[in-house]
Amino acid sequence: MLVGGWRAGGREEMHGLVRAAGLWPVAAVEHRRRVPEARHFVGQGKLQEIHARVLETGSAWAVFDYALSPVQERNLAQRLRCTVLDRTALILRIFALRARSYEGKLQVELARLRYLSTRLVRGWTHLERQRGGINLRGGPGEAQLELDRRLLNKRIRVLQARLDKVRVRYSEQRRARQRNRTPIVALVGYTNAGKTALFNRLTGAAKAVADKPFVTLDASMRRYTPANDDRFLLLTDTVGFLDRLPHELVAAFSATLDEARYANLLLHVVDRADPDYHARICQVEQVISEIGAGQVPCIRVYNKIDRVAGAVPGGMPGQVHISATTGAGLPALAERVLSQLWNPRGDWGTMAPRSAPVVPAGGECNELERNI
Ligand SMILES: Nc1nc2c(ncn2[C@@H]2O[C@H](COP(=O)(O)OP(=O)(O)OP(=O)(O)O)[C@@H](O)[C@H]2O)c(=O)[nH]1
Ligand SMILES: [Mg+2]
Repeated sequence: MLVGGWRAGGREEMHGLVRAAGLWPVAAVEHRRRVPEARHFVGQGKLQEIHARVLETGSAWAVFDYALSPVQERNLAQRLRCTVLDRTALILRIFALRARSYEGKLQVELARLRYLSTRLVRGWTHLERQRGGINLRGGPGEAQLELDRRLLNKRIRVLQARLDKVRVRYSEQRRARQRNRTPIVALVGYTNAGKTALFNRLTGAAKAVADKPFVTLDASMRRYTPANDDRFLLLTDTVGFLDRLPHELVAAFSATLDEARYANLLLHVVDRADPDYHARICQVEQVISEIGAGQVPCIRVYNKIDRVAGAVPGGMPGQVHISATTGAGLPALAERVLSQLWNPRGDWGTMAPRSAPVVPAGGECNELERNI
């Protein structure tokens, strides 16, 4: 059972997310209220409608396409007598199913615990009223709550420390690459835009590509030689973005997203066949600036033009139309990338890396084909 106030394409996207979380959508209820109601998020009339649909369809889950407060989530679960997920919990569920690498799992676990810690603090405040006897500050409820909170915070600190180590390792590797003067180009974009399809096409990799959200969680890097000469760069495939991406996730994935922040060039891959692609571009650009990559030069790559009638490969400066599936427009893309990264003299320097390389150009990069 889905509940949301969807604009164009939003409902289909929600269906995709729910399926990716291992659930099957059986019914949807539209909700258009502007100001949420404090106790149940939805008004009483709408709540009855949702309850009736839950009973009618026998749904075991109710997924709300909103951020619910812990109290609202608990009240809804009690009233609807089913498991209630909000948008953040749904995305966390997908990420937990998809994470494969060590740091991917760390990041997802950290995001989940951060989400849980807000639930614990505010969602369980009813227990704090269970005070003990004379002059006792807390009863059993409070003691348990404190204990849970402390355990949770301890675990969060442990995970954060492990991730900090991963981050240090990444930044050392980044410095080594800068010394080798190897340009880094990061593929960023909305989930399902075709980043991995393009990555595979350009580098000959065989990473999983599928018509589902968040197929890629673990960033990876490979060598890409755009022209038939000795110039090459390192291409990074990254986790996709989503409209209203929960902040817990953006924060937890900062080690992975650093790769975009420190890249010399971003290729913003857009699904041109998506009717909502204009809105998607804005949403992605917002996340790009939120993660501190707003200053990195960017080429907009309109992908999937084989599915758009009348679209032609190539395009104006700063953008290029391609199809990762058919290969149309890829020579134009290569040419744009090269002219952005290398100046006419042949040394790349028109777009100097943000911390200038110390050692002159030369030297091979030996970190190819590894997960970052
Ligand atoms: N028709 C067509 N389909 C494409 C093209 N590029 C990618 N696709 C399809 O789009 C879907 C998503 O592609 P991915 O490469 O997995 O997308 P992504 O951006 O990596 O997505 P996430 O990793 O999930 O964020 C797949 O079903 C691809 O086959 C294209 O140029 N044309
Ligand atoms: Mg991908």
